[in-house]
Amino acid sequence: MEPVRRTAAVSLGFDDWISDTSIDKKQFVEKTKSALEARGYVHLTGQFSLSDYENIANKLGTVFLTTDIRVIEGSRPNDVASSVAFRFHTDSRCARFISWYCVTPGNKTEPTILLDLGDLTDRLPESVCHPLSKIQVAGTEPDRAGPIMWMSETGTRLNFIPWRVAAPANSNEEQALVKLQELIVAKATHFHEAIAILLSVGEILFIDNHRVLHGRPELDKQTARHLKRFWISEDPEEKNRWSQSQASY
Ligand SMILES: O=C(O)CCC(=O)C(=O)O
Ligand SMILES: [Fe+2]
Repeated sequence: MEPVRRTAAVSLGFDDWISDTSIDKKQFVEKTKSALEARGYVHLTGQFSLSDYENIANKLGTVFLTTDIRVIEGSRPNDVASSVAFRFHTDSRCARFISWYCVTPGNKTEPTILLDLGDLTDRLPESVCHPLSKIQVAGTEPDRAGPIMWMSETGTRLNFIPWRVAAPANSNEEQALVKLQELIVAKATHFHEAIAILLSVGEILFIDNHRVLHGRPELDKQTARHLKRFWISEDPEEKNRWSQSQASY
């Protein structure tokens, strides 16, 4: 596999957006895409409007699901609208990219936390990666079930939703899951690779959901924190599949 490139900026500013005077903001979108490709995430700083956000997101693919991420009293435990913490995970494998737009910032203790697993196949031997490509992660329509990892033309892709992982079918799979968990802990603690992003009003965060895990600490039950999350697919058909469903994610 090609080594992970670490050149593109991880943050782009509103000034870059304004100074791109072309109608389709091609240059800005290209910079966003290349940061996502090189680093797995990009933080857009400065005050973007909601329509700027929609505009940029729609250039990365098809936005097929919009979700308000804010604490709503009485929501189901473990729902994204509750105040619970989320350990590192990916969202639906249908979402190639996830983005969050900050409507109202949260407290300083309430960032979104990222962990880049783009180097997974360099860090884990084939004897671990192979079983990981067999272990299934459940998903009910319109969501899709699939393995924890698979290969695409652009490299390894991840689908790791710990609370939906099927029971390992044998000891190889069991060991592989342990190794993956150990790697996540080592990267986040020992190697200090976790990145906490605290969005200010009008800021945007894009991540490659097939590469970068995300999580969050427990939120204050009274927090004003309000993010607008988009799930973005490279497949234009995804929107039709999801619009026919009433499921909430
Ligand atoms: O609240 C957050 O920062 C992220 C929560 C989450 O897992 C999500 O929006 O998919
Ligand atoms: Fe999530």
